[in-house]
Amino acid sequence: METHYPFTLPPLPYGYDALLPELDERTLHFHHDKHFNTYVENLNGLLEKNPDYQDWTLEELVMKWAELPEEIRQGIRNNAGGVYNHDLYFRTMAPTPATSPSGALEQAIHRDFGGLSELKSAMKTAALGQFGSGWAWLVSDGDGRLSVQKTPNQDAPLPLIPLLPVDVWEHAYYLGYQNRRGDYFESWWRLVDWPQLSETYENLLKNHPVYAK
Ligand code: MN3
Repeated sequence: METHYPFTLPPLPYGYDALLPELDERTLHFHHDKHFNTYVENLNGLLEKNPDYQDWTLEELVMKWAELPEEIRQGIRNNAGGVYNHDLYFRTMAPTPATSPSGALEQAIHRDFGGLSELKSAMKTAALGQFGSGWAWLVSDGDGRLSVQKTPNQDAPLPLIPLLPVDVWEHAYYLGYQNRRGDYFESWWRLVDWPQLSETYENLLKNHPVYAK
């Protein structure tokens, strides 16, 4: 994903049939090629007409939308969030059966939740408890302390550092699971790319992203 305008849709990081049976091809085509792409196009459209903000990073747009002119504020909030959240969502799933976290991340999950099953339970409660459209998240603060958050619509939990999002908009699961958000959550959990997240977390502990408070 680019740092600044113009943003482009990153390709799906695996084949459209790679996440079967958990997520089907039609769901991935609609979710990635249509929904995600629409956020990219809408965000670019808003910035094209407002060149003052073209050098803002995606993270700045997500965090500082409230400082923008009223006529683009809500549009930037929704669409920058949509781009940021979907980029991370597709990048944190993997087609190979998930193993489990390792190293510092495994230790931090034990320290902050009690274990992986307790983390899963907290994520599931957040995902099922998000009324209407939104997201549940595993996040870290700048010191590596983990927590679970939920956000409505396309809001992101920045400046906390998002590690792992689960999209609970109906468009993420309705074709395969209809109203069964809990079944979708269980399938999504099997796709989590723990080796990659463990590496991301190690880097976070070394580099402390500047937007973390
Ligand atoms: Mn979505």
